[in-house]
Amino acid sequence: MTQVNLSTADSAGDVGSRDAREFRHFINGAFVGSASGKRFDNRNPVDSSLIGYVHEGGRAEVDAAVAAARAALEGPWGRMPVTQRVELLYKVADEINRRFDDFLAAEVADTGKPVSLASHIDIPRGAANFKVFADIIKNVPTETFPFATPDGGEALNYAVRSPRGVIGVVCPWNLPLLLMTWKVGPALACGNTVVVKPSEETPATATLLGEVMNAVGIPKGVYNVVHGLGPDSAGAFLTSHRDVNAITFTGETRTGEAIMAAAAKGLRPVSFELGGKNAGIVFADADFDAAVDGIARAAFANCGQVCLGTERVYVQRPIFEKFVAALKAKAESLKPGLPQDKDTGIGPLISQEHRSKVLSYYDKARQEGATVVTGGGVPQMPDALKEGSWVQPTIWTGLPETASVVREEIFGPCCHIAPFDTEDEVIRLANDTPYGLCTTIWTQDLSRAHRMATRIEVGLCWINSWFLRDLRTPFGGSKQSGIGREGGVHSLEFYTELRNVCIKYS
Ligand code: NAD
Ligand code: 6OD
Repeated sequence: MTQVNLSTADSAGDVGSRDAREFRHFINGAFVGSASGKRFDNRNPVDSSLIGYVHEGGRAEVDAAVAAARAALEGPWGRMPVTQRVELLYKVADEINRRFDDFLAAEVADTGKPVSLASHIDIPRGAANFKVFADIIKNVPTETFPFATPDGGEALNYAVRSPRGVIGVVCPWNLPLLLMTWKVGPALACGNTVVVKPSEETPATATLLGEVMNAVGIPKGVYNVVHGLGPDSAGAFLTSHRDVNAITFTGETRTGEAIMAAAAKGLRPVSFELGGKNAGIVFADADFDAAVDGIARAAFANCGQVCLGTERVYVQRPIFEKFVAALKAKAESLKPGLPQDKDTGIGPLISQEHRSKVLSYYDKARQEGATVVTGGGVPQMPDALKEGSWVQPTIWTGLPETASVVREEIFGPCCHIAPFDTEDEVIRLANDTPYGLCTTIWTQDLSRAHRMATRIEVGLCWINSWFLRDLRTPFGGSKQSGIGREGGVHSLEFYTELRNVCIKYS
């Protein structure tokens, strides 16, 4: 950790020391440094080169951001008619699209993910998350009940949705802009104000969004960003702040437990999207090539760093050997390389620290007796990329269901494949986990698909598809994969307080 003195700046990423950028907090419409002067390095996972310095927020920055968010609620934002709010959110979406290349470059530098992926998923969804929730808030009705009163009069009950207030938004690093705006879009659409704590690994796009907010005229204090770490830093200070009315969090289940304990003080509601150990299930009657493509994406896309990813694959016995061979060929076709290269099929992991974790599971799999079908280590990279966080896409077979890599979330480009015989057996295997985020099932038998969908204990069940998103639908996990649902009108349940008004008249 380097200690420096810092000042305020007009833009998110002005030049600090020659080439390195400064990632400052965005509080009350201005980019500000930390009062403590503390900052930490932001490194590019492709080669570990220094991108810049991130200011570490402490209590002072969190207090200032929460106060700005509270004042904005009481100011023009709180009084703004929904039609005007919606127009501003459309402008946010348009401005993200106008600055598409800036967002893309920022996201790619922070994560190392291929440009082909970020330009199709991360950045377009960043814009769509504002547009879709602006449309939803504009169109959603509330309920009305007229009734006759005992004294012969009449009364009318109707519900109104009010913002919850200041929302704390704590985000992970795997899809930084997508997952942050997935929370900020509906929160603002509903009239709340936000204080965002981006992941320490990926500060750039949340910071850049501050410039967008100013450019389109979102009032000061509506969108705030405080950078920092989790425990004993900005994350913990934000989630324990008594003037934060609700907390929405995406990240590890263990972190969710810590945040829930913090939120218990003051009984603040939480919305949690947490870890998973998702099963992919392939029946012998599946469209074979489509299933191989789908499972390959679920296991290896974003270098396996997708909460919806599949690290446990179950394949019906008649096609088991053929499927393992086909998935091996897919894994081996994924060329690691620079994000900008057209033939790059897989990027690095987010950091050296995460790489050590993933490689420790590669070792454990071997120690526990796995057959390593492919991968299991670090790919050969050219000298310029040798310091990057690269790992090989990896497939194992032959492990019992009790093995660590079958039970624990790894969050890397790897999966274990096991054979199964019957529907009942595979349902039992798939459900034998404390998690319950999603599943992807491949079969051409529609009746079976419906039967399976109701029996797998998950929040999201994809049939003959994976990560196919319609933002109007409920999204979230069962068991230890989450609390609550967001998406479409379900987001309104969390981001608004539903109030009943009862008017008696004669
Ligand atoms: P993480 O839990 O380590 O960190 C997430 C965020 O929480 C970071 O901003 C971090 O600084 C902050 N944080 C950490 N400790 C904190 C504390 N005590 N108090 C407040 N904030 C704290 O997760 P990660 O490593 O960034 O992301 C990977 C994890 O996220 C995986 O487990 C993955 O499954 C999960 N994830 C889930 C979903 C979903 O939709 N269910 C989506 C993406 C990622
Ligand atoms: O698509 C989404 O809205 C969403 N929340 C995706 C989560 C991906 C997890 O890594």
